[in-house]
Amino acid sequence: KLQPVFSALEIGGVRIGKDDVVRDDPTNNVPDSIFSKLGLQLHRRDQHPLGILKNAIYNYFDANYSAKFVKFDDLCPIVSTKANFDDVLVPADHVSRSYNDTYYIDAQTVLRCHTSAHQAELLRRGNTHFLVTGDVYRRDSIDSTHYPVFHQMEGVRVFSPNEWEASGMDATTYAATDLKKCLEGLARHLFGAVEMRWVDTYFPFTNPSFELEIYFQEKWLEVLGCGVMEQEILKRSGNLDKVAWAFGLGLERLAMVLFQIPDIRLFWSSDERFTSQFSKGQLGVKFKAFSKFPPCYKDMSFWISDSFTENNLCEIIRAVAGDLVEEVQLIDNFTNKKGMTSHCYRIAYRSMERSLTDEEINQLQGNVREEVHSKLNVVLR
Ligand code: FA5
Ligand code: MG
Repeated sequence: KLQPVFSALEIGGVRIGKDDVVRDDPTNNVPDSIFSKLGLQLHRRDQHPLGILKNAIYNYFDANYSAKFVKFDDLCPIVSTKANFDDVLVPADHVSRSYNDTYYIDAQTVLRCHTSAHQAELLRRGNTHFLVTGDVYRRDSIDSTHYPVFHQMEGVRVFSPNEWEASGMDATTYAATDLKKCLEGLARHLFGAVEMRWVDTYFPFTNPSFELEIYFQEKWLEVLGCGVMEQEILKRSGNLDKVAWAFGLGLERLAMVLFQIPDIRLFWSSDERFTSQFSKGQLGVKFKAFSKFPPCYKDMSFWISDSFTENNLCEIIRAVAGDLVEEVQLIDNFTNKKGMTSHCYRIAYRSMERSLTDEEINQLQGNVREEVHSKLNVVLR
């Protein structure tokens, strides 16, 4: 079993150790399965693919920039809603603030849903070049590239007027050009030749905003979001005449491409057949699957109510099946003449480590049905 690296949970006077937490707050929606991941800090283990990747990215920045990027990798994942949302201009009614998307400790405190939660504070403290790596938490769907706890690396670079003035470009174009050059260079440093593309997108904290996608397992995989920082964030942090870029990398996604790791659950495995394949500083390793056990599919149909959400369903399934659930997919959706809506979900069960028995899967599926029935206010069909 993975043991915590150290207790990140006492930083900043926040104590939420197993025994002294305020977890009975009615607004707390953090289940035990998530709570038990706090403090594990996979990104701080030099032998773990995420630690190896973090160090390789550090090397890229050290080698390519004369201005030193200051590195943070143990900032506390428990942050205020102000830091996580307000400080990066997330509107009051944005979906990401909902209890459906974010884990709340109490009404003012969340498990950070992105490393952008630290941007404003670090800018206020006068940092102009920095990288922040950490575990982040989200209620989300279930498949091979989504997990409710994952890791991000934030990068921020602030420019002064003399830097863009000499270029003949306007400040925004200058920053956007430098940003793309930096991230394309990073991709080459990590992968050599790889098929990738830029996609325009929206974030409340950057404009313009982009995502980078890499072709992996026959699909385009989103590996990062980035953009030119909103002027308001710079202004509030005392950087009046500056311009900046920022990015947020999904470390699991990059590591999946880099090491050819087929499923995101593997990062949490303590099976030696996984862990022994990686060692400090070794970037060129391709993961060899030690098993290809067949998945087992179970379908479940029910009439939904207005309060039904897929994230709630996924969390219940994770709570019952843990890492034995590989994917939850909506395969049928219809509304009858009475206006009742039915959903059918296909659940794929598969262990990364061993064969599952029929009994075991039937038991799991039975428990899932029971929990869904009692917790979700739906009518099983
Ligand atoms: C963000 O979190 C922004 N804060 C990124 C950013 C930073 C944009 C700074 C601009 C400036 P997004 O929600 O797209 O963006 O997540 C960033 C990356 O995290 C994704 O591209 C993906 O690689 C990864 N990611 C998101 N959700 C999951 C998940 N459930 N499991 C694993 N990786 C995920
Ligand atoms: Mg995204």
